[in-house]
Amino acid sequence: MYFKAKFLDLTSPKVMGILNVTPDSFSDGGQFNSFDNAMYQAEKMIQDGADFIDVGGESTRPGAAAVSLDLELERTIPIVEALHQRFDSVISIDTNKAAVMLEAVKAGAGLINDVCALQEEGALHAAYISGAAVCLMHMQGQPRTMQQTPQYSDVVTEVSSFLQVRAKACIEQGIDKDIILIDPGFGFGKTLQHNYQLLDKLEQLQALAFPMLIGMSRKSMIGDILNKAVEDRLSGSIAAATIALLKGARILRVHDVKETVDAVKIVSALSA
Ligand code: 9MG
Repeated sequence: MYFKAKFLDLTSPKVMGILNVTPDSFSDGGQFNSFDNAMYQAEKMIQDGADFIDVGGESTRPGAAAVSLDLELERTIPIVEALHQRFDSVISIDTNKAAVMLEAVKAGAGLINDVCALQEEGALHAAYISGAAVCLMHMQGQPRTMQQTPQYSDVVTEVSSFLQVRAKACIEQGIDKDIILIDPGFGFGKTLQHNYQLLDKLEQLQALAFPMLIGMSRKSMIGDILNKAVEDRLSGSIAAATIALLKGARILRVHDVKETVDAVKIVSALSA
């Protein structure tokens, strides 16, 4: 075991800053793909109050092309290593590849954020032997095609059952129940209506008793309602994040850390 996950104190909600080290990410346009830029952006998010930094080397935006293992390792591992040396925040690795999971945890990552919920070859075992916490996300289809024809008879029940099955698989593999997070995967093989049905019924996922990680920041479910471009979705993202917090979200995965930390403080004041 490379890591003993111990950090999941989610008694108060936490904020995860997104650090895409890809040239084609949907929201920041891949502007943080050089090492110095990535460090600068991470430091800013940490100063703004991010508890987690999620490092991703393969874009998961709709239509994105897959990247090779070598390229993903080359993009992410030096960044994870440097962040681990410089900062105390928990580093999360956004990957579905077993080898990237293992190398990232060796380099200091404490959380594996897998949009494929550890279904790729070797991923479940890699996550187990790494000792890191895991986030299991729901996605219908694959990033390249997932938005073509998403279909559910009952999106909330189907997402909930999937997450339950994947969490059970983790526990059977030996992963400690206390280090499993679940995520409905907003925008991943879902229409606008599916996304808002899920947001409306988030309590149903909370009933599964695993902490919920939620990512809606700047996504089209915000832009399509407001008819606004990616760079103009801050207030919509904060409104959606606030709803998620009120419905039990424990980690918010966002681009705009400072503003989201403020929203967390306001919602937390209700229960203080
Ligand atoms: C990598 N990534 C992009 N969107 C995401 C979301 O909503 N949740 C998680 N866990 N990861 C995401």
